[in-house]
Amino acid sequence: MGDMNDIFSLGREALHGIEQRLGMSRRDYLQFCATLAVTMGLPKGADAAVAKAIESAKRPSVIWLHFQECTGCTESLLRAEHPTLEKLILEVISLDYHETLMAAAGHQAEAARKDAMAANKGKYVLVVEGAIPVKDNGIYCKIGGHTAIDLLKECAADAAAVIAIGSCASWGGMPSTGPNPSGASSVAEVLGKPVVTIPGCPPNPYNFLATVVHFLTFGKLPDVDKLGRPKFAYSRLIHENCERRAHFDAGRFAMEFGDAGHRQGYCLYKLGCKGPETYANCPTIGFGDAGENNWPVGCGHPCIGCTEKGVGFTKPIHQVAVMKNVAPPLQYARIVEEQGKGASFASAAALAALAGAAAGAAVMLTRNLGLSHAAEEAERAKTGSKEQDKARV
Ligand code: FSX
Ligand code: SF4
Ligand code: F3S
Repeated sequence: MGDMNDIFSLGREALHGIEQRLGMSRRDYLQFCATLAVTMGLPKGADAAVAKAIESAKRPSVIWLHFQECTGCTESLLRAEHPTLEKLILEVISLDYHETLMAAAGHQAEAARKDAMAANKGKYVLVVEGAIPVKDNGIYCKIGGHTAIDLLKECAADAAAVIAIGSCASWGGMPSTGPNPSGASSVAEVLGKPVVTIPGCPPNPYNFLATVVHFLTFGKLPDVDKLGRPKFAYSRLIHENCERRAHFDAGRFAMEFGDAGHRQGYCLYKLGCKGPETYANCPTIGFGDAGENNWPVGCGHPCIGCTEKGVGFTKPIHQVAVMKNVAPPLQYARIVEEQGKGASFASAAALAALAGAAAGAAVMLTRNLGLSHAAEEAERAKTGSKEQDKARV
């Protein structure tokens, strides 16, 4: 007998028919539920509750609105493989209105929305993708003759929960980039009340899935931070979990796209990576089910801070980030200077770490960035002059 709190101890009778319904093996289904539970940061045993809830709960009706955006949020969801969107649509939620995916058009589409709202009054989940232009009475985005402002207010009035998916809906995102000619605004601003936000451009589909499944399992939305973001996904800086962090701590930076450091996977801070001031779980969760390291920094581009209001679409992409949190590093390895020369910077930084002095660490960090920069440049100059010498011979 396994531990009764172990998800894999759930008998066939508890999950009858799941194989046929989802077209996936029971084991794959349980693994999917366990992964979602881990994504949500739930304690041991909660994965079993998640599995039972998805299996037995009545699928919540979801009405999905599109406003000012690129449809990348929906595209990102279409790239979720565990389960595919098709399975998600059919088995986890009842997607009753979605302008991109539904076959209906024109009056039929309008009728589908009205019907879904009436049939599920007070119970449906409203998902909003895209910003809402409020300038000039909202004339810059109209669907079926109604402004985005009116549609949003009408659909939100009888919703059980409202989720703003993507950075556009969460705070204005890309359409709100200065000078924001259409007055692109967030769902919360237009409704005048806080809503759950899943920012990202596009957002990670698993953060959306996990949020919906949380609602299904516990009958309420997950805990959120002051910007409405689920804490399970947005409570850690990208910089804290980045696979290039050891390079940052060691002072190894790519200085230009395509240089030796960039090719060797060094830290992208000096190319403008906003990981140090952006909260999201991108490094730990990845995108597109395409294997390890499939996220912006993993692919070699600095994070642009797309989940962070005031960073993404606001700060220049290659401007260096503000360090929000300076954890004293354990050591700084030297990589560009000869071994055995002088007092090791690593030992000095380790002392700062041992003393637990964040301020000291910040000073060391600043020094390290400067030193590394200077050292890298000196090395480049040296290499450059050697190459010039060779060329002269
Ligand atoms: Fe915005 Fe989503 Fe970026 Fe695009 O639609 S968050 S522009 S990925 O599509 O809303
Ligand atoms: Fe990773 Fe960017 Fe932090 Fe470097 S600055 S460790 S690339 S998050
Ligand atoms: Fe966006 Fe940065 Fe993640 S650009 S997708 S928050 S790595």
